Amino acid sequence: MITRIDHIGIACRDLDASIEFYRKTYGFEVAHSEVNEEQGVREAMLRVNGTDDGGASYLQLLEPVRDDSAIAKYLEKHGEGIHHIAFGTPDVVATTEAATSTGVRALYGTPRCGTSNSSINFLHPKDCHGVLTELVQAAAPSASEHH
Ligand code: MC0
Repeated sequence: MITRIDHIGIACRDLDASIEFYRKTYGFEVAHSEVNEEQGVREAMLRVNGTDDGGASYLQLLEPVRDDSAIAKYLEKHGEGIHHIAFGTPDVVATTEAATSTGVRALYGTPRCGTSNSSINFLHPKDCHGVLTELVQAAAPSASEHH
C-alpha cells in the first residue's frame, strides 16, 4: 500500500549550489543531510510539507561521491534533473512484492538503508514507463531519533 509521495530525487552536480537555489527561490531549508556510502551519494532533504513524524514530503538533492555511483552515471548520461520518485509505504516488503507480482523488477532482493535509516527498494525504470521508482518505509521514530 502506497500512502504518500515521500520524496522526489534530483541529481545535482554541486549539492551546495542546488541547496542555495532552492533556498533563495522557494525558501526551502535543509531538514536533514547525510552521506550514504552504499549508494555513493551526499544528499540533502528539503521538507516541502508535513512534520517529522515520517509522513512528510521532501525534495531529495543528490550529489555523487563516487564516479561509479548511480547518480554519477545518471549525470554523465542525462545531466542534472529529476532522477527518481519515491513513494512512501508502511510496509516496503509487501509493497515491493505487490509490484513484482505484476512483473515489475525490483532492484534489491531485500530492502536497503535509505535516508534517516529508512528501508528502501527500487523498481526498474524500464518496467515503470521510464520512471525510476523508489519505495520507502520510514524508520520507526525511536530509530530515527539517532539522526
Ligand atoms: C537509468 N535509466 C533511467 C534512470 N537511470 N531511466 C529513468 N530514470 C533513471 N534514474 C535508464 C537508462 O537511460 C538506460 O536506458 C537504462 O535505464 C539502463 O541505464 P544505465 O545507465 O545503463 O544504468 P544501469 O543499468 O547501470 O543502472 C540503472 C539503475 C541504477 C536504475 C539500475 O541507477 C540503480 O541501481 N539505481 C538504484 C539506486 C540509485 O539510483 N541510487 C541513487 C539514489 P537506455 O534506454 O539508454 O538503455 S540513492 C537514494 O535515493 C537513497 C539514498 C534514498 O532515497 O534514501
